[in-house]
Amino acid sequence: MTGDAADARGPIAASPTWSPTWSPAWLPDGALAALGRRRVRVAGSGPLVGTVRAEVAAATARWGGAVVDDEAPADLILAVAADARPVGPEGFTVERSAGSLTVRAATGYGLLQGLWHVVRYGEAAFAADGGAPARVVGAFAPAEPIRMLDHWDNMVVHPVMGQVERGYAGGSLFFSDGRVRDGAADLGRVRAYARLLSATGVNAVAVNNVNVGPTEARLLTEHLPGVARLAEAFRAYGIRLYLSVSFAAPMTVGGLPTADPLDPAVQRWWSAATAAVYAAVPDFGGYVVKADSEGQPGPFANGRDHADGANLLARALAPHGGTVFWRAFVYDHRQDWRDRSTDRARAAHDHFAPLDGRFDENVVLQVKFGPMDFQTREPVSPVIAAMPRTRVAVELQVTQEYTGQQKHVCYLGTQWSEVLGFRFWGADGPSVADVVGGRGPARAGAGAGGRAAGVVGVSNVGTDEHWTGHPLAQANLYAFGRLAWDPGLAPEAALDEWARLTFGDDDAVVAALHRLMDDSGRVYESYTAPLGVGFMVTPGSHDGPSVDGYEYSQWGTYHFADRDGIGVDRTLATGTGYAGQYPSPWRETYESLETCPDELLLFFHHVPWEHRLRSGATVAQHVYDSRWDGHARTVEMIAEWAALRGRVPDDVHDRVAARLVEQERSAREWRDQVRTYVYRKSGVPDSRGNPIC
Ligand code: GCW
Repeated sequence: MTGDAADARGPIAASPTWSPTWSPAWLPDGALAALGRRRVRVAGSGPLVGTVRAEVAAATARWGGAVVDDEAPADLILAVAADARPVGPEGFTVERSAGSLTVRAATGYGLLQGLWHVVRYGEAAFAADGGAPARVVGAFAPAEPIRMLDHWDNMVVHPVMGQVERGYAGGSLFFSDGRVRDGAADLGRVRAYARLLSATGVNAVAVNNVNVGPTEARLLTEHLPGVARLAEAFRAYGIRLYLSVSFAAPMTVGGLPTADPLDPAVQRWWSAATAAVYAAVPDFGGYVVKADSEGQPGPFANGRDHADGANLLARALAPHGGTVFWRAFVYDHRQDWRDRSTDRARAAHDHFAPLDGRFDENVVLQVKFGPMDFQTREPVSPVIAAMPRTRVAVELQVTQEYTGQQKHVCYLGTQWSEVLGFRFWGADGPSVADVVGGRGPARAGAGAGGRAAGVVGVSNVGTDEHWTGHPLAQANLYAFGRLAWDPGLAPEAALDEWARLTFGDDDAVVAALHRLMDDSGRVYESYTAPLGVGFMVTPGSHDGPSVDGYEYSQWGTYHFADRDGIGVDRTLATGTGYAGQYPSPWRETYESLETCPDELLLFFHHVPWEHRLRSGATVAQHVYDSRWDGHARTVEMIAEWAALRGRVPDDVHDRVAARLVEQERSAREWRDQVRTYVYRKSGVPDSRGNPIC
C-alpha cells in the first residue's frame, strides 16, 4: 500500500542516519583467509578479472599468501579461458588436479562468481578429500538469469514513508538531501554493498522506489551524472543498474500534454530520454515500472492496456539492449468492503493473463509471489503459470514489511524455497523456479519451456551500520541471492553458509543460529495472522496486530470473521472463483475443504470456528494453541541468544538481544489480541485453559 493521506499510519522508517562505519556482514577479513594463505594465479583480462585480481591481491597480502605468475606453482588458478563455455556466460567450472584447484570461466563475471564459490567453502575448498561432503568441484551456473534487488529508496524523505519505503534499516545508501550521493566515503559504501551482493550472486539492482515522486522522476534527466556514479560502483562487481520510472514522465518531466503510449510524440520522448541514459551509463539495465497501481499513473488513463504500456518502454530500450520490468501488482485499491464479488486476489490474473503473447521480448512481467501482498502465508500467484509466452519474474520481499519489520527474527529463506519449489502442474511438473527460468512446460506458441527471466527481491538494506537493522536479517539478503542462483539449495544450507562466513567456523554459534532461525518464519506465522488469512496488521505501518484494522477499509484485504466463522470463500462453487485461476491439480486441491492445506484454509474457505483442520484441531483451538506456543518460543529465543555472549561481536549481540526483547513483547501482543478476538467473536473456550486476556 502506498502513502495515502486518508490512511492512518504509525511511525515507519527509522530516521535516515548515516553510519561512517559498517559491518563487513558475510565478508569479514577472515572469510578470505583460506584463499589468502595460498599461492594464487589469475589469468585473463578485462575489468571484472581486474576485480578478481584486486580481491586476490588484498587477501594474499593480508594472510601471507602470494599472487604468482604464469610459470610458478599455484594452489589456486583462476582463469578466463576462451574455450571454457560449457556453463554459459555467468558460470564457472572447478577442477582439482595435482594439489591445485582450477577455476575456469568464459567471462570475468563467471570468474568472479568462481572466486566467491571458493571463498564460501573456506579451507574445505583446499582440503585433500575435495572438501567432502561439500560440492567444491564441478560445473556451476545460475538457474535464473535475472537475480535482481529492487530498492524502494526515495531521494527526498517522504513525509509518511520516510526515505526508504518499507525500509527498516535507516536511510538510503544511494540518495541524500534530494541528490545522488557523491564523495569517496559514500560511494565507497555503495561499492562495499555491491561487493556483498556480488558474493551472493545478485547481478542487477534498481536503485529507486517504484512509487516515483517528482524529484525521483528526474533521475532520468538532471540526475543522470549521479546515476552514472552509482552504476560505476556496481559495475566493478558485475551488477547492472536499473531505474524505476513514472509512466507519466513525458508529461511531468517532458512537458507533453499526454503520456498515451500510442502517441508518436510520447514514443519519441521515451526514445530520446532513454538514449540520454545510455549515453551516461552504457551498460544501463533498463526500467522498473509500477503502473495503474495504488495511484501510480499508467496506460489506463488513455484507455490503453498494459501491453501497450510495457511495449512503449521496451521499444525505447530495445536498441540499447535494455529491459523493462513491468509489475503485475494491479488491483482496485478503492474497494467497497461490502462488495464480496470483487476479490483483490483475482486482479493480477484477470488483468494480465489475457495479454499473454502481446509483450515484446525485452519485457519482463514482475509478479509478486502471492496474489495479495507479501503476506507471511499466501498461495503462489497463478499469474506465473498463466503466461507461457511472456517472460515472468517472481518478486519476493526481503524487506520485512509483513514479517516483523526487522525487529523480529524471521528467516525468509524457508518461504522463498517453498515458493520457488512450488509445482503448479503437480509433483512431476516444473517448479516456479523452472517457469521463471524459462524451463516451464512446453506449450503451443510458447517455445520449448517458455521464456527466461528470474527472481526479484525488494531489498532490506539502509544506512544502518549493520545494513539491515536487525543483524540477523542479513541472512535474508544473503539467502535471496543464493536461492536466486540455485533455487535447489536448501534454505538451511544457505543459512549455514551465511552463518559460517559471518561468524566464522564456531560450531556452537552456527548450531545456535540454526535453532533460532531455521524455523523462525513458522514461529512468526504461528503468533500472527492464522491459516493464510493475512492482513491483521496495523493499517499504514503494518507493524503489530490489529485484527480488524483492514476489515472495513478500501484495500480489499478482509478476513470476514463473524460469530459463526472466518475466512474468504475463493472457491469456484460458491466463492469468488479465484481457485479456478490455477491449473489442475491445484484448482481442485484448493477448491475442496477436504484437500485444501491447513495453512491456507482461510485463504480459500470461510469455515465455522469449530471446523476441524486436517491436523484434527478446530480452527479456534488451533488459533489459541499456536499463538500461545509461538509466543512461548520467543521467550526461549531470548535465552538461547543470551548464551552466545562473548562468542559473537558485542555490538551484534547487544543489537540482537534488544530486538529479541521487542519481539517477545510484540508476540505477546499478537497472541493476546488474536486469541481474545477469536474468543469474543466465537464464544468457543480454549480447551487447554490458557488465559484469554
Ligand atoms: O506491499 C505494498 C507496500 C507499498 C508498496 C507496494 C508495492 C512500493 O505496502 O509500500 O509500494 O506494496 O509493492 O508497490
